[in-house]
Amino acid sequence: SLSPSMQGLVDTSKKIYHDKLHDVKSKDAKQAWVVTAPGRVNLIGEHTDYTQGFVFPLAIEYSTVVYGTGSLVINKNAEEVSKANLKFASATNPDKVEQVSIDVNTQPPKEAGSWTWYVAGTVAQYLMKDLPKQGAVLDATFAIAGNVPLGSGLSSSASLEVAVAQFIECILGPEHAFSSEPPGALPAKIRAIRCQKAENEWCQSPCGIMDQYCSSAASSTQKGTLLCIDCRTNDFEVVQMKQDPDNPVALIVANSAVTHSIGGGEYPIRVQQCKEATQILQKVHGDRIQTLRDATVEDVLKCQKQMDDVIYRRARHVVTENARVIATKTALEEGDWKIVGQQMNLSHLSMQKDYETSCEEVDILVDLAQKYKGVYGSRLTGGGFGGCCVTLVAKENAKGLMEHLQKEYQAKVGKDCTPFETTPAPGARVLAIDTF
Ligand code: GAF
Repeated sequence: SLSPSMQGLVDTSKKIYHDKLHDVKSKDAKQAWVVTAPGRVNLIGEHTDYTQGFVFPLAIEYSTVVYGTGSLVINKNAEEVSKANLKFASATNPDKVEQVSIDVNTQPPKEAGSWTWYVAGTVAQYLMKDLPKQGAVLDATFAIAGNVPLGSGLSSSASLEVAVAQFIECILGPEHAFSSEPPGALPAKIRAIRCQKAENEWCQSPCGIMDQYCSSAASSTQKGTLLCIDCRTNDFEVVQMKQDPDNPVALIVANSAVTHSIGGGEYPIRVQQCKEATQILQKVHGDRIQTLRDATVEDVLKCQKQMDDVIYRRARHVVTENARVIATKTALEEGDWKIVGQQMNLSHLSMQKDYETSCEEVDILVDLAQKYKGVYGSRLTGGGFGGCCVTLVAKENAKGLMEHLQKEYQAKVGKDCTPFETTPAPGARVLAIDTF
């Protein structure tokens, strides 16, 4: 059985599909797929993924649902290039039916465009990789409904991409989906890589793989788990958040209500600064440094004179943050909340001072949380420059903390921070198949 909020998304997308999209063409369809993919909160490991480091996120209940029908026809003798015809609408603007056609030669847009590129870019990965170059026609008609707050650092775009990917896999079926991949390739991992590529190439966003990976691969069977992802090998470990019945904890997310976009502005600058830092480290330490993942704090310290202050601090954040992820993972497995909290606080400080991805409003929120009774640690989560903070607090103080944040943030910033408690949620999955 679905949670009321998930059921709400399913009902909304189903209604949009039947009211706006179920036209003459799709009436031939015998069944509709209902799929979902979640947003995420990152417990720790920020801005480490695009330098092949470690991240430690959990999926959250806020998700995107796709409800739709589709077909794949392959005519081996046809000379026409393979294409995908997409017709879709979103709950944000259900009256606007989008129609996008792409073929295997369609190039990604050169400039940031509409949200529909997240969808088209994702479908393109399957079209280009799993289908023959000629003769395939993929038709898909679908409605999208989501409740991941947009631009809040909780991965609304990754949950959209991963839900669309999951839906396209349903249409392709096991015969075609991932047919270009080596035998034994993990669908959740390949899906994440494809969705990241869609975002990098079709949406002008140089993001790492964390968000798509968590949305795609968070465990649907092992309750209460996080993913510790090695962004070099793209392998992951499912880590249990060990609750002590005598001393339970809660994770609280609060939103600064300052929205951000990772496509524009500061995020790409950080990516570039990491590359600069790596080049300097390579000059001094040689080829053993392929990315910042390979450097220790001592390595960075030794290069301080060769780096300007900004580059030095960027590198210091990344290498210390990787170490904090490893320390947090061990502490979390042992239920050592004090250590987890300390690492979270240090991570925030590092983002504030070294990586400069926080902002005044987020700092206010984190400060309010860190000083509240029963709180082990609090930090900015996600890309930054706004967005949410995540706080680890003794369960008995969770309700009080949420009320405190709500009241004090409103008083200090004049905005609603809509705090909520989150527990690790499952990753992308097929919820149902509706037959007509
Ligand atoms: C954003 C990006 F999409 C992720 O890949 C990651 O870099 C994160 O910012 C920062 O840790 O969510």
